[in-house]
Amino acid sequence: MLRILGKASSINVRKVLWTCAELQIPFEREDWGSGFKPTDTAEFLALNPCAMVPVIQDGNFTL
Ligand SMILES: N[C@@H](CCC(=O)N[C@@H](CS)C(=O)NCC(=O)O)C(=O)O
Repeated sequence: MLRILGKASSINVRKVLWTCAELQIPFEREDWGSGFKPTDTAEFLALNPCAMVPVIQDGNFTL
């Protein structure tokens, strides 16, 4: 299952959600970013050193 990290209020996260909806790709989303889980933690920075959402994970692949 595709994992999307990012708050749904983010326009950049919405682009991913919209694409998934159009292509009927199942996903699970977690609220990360300002107002939600912080992106300046070691856990998140290991996924994206830019500390920004969205991050997507598909198995071992992280973007
Ligand atoms: N060009 C970046 C833009 C990402 C971006 O600006 N994300 C914003 C939300 S729209 C962000 O992570 N802000 C910090 C935060 O919400 O904590 C991308 O590749 O997606």
